[in-house]
Order: sequence, then C-alpha cells, then structure tokens
Amino acid sequence: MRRQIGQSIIELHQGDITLESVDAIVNAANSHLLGGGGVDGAIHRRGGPSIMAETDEKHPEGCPTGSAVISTAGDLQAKHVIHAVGPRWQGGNRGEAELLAGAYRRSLELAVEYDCRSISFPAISTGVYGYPMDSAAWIALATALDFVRKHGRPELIRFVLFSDGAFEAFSAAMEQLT
Ligand code: AR6
Repeated sequence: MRRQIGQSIIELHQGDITLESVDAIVNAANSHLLGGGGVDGAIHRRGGPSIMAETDEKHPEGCPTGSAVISTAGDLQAKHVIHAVGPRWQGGNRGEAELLAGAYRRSLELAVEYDCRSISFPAISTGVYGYPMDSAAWIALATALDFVRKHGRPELIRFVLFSDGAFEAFSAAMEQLT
C-alpha cells in the first residue's frame, strides 16, 4: 500500500526492517542506547558491534524519550541507523502521543540533515513499550504526512511492519488519513 504526496511516497511493507536497503533505518531504541530486544536487538545483531561503539562514543548521555540520534549502520545494507526513543505506554495521559510523534519527527529531521532520500521505520513503541497499535499507527502516519507536506522530503518513507496486526492497523490508518 502506498501513497504519493507531492514528490514523496509513503508506503507500507510487511517484513524485517534489518533487511531494508534504504539510506536510513530507524531503530526502536531506549533512552540509554544500551540495546535490548525486538527491533533493537535485531539491528545490533545483524549490524555488528560498530553501531553501539559509535553511539557509546558520540552519545554517552543517551537520548531523551521523544527524540533520536543517528549513527552509521555497520554491516547492514542501510547507510545510517537512526536510534529513535519512543515512550512507554502508561495509559495515555503522560504525553505519550506527543513523545511518539516527536520520535518520528526528529528521525525525519535527521534523515533530511544527513541527505537520506529513503528511510524505513518500524512501529516504534508498539512492542516492549506497549503502545496500542491503532493509535501508534495513526500518529506515525500523521507525523510522516505532515513532515513531507512541509518539507517535500525525504523521497521515500517506508513503514516496515512485522506482524499481520501491525500491517492491518497501518493500512486502516492510511486509508482514513487525508
Ligand atoms: N523488523 C520490523 N519490526 C519488528 C522487528 C523487525 N526485525 N522486530 C520486532 N518488530 P520493539 P518498542 C516490531 O519491542 O516497543 C527494546 O528492548 C514489533 O513487533 O522492538 O519501541 C529497546 O531496547 C513491534 O511492533 O520496540 C527498548 O528498551 C515494533 O517492532 C524497547 O525494546 C516495536 O517493538 C523499545 O520498545
């Protein structure tokens, strides 16, 4: 499923984000940038130790929730990994929506700063961090649409969804968003 906005394309794909050959893939990281399970574990396993060596050196203080930092991509096919820190779901009244949108927005800003023409996102916060998939899908797509409308870049934004449920939630949100 794909949608064209000006010169940019937003598309949904079901699969494993570590196999993406785009300019930047986004990691669903934690604020200590210490690695973990889910997407984070898969990216560091496949990308090798140079990714964490670089984030340790450049960002020893970690990264605040709702923001992102960028590194090279080690053995992955992508050129960069953008480590985005989404919020833990705490019921919805702790600023989770704005923090999740911030993680997507900052990732897109970094992609543009580093001349990335294509970027792939996972469904940030919807695994270990427990964000409800339907609302997370809506926020992810609304933030991406808003960004490309304002900036006309990047050329390609892919959402790489692991499960059937994630793909269905993103498809439903994509159909509804104008
Ligand atoms: N490709 C694409 N999506 C994936 C993959 C993959 N290889 N593996 C899992 N997903 P999560 P979070 C989906 O838990 O919720 C880590 O320990 C998964 O099904 O990776 O932001 C970090 O270190 C889910 O829909 O990230 C943090 O401590 C989505 O990716 C914490 O988890 C995100 O799940 C971050 O939690």
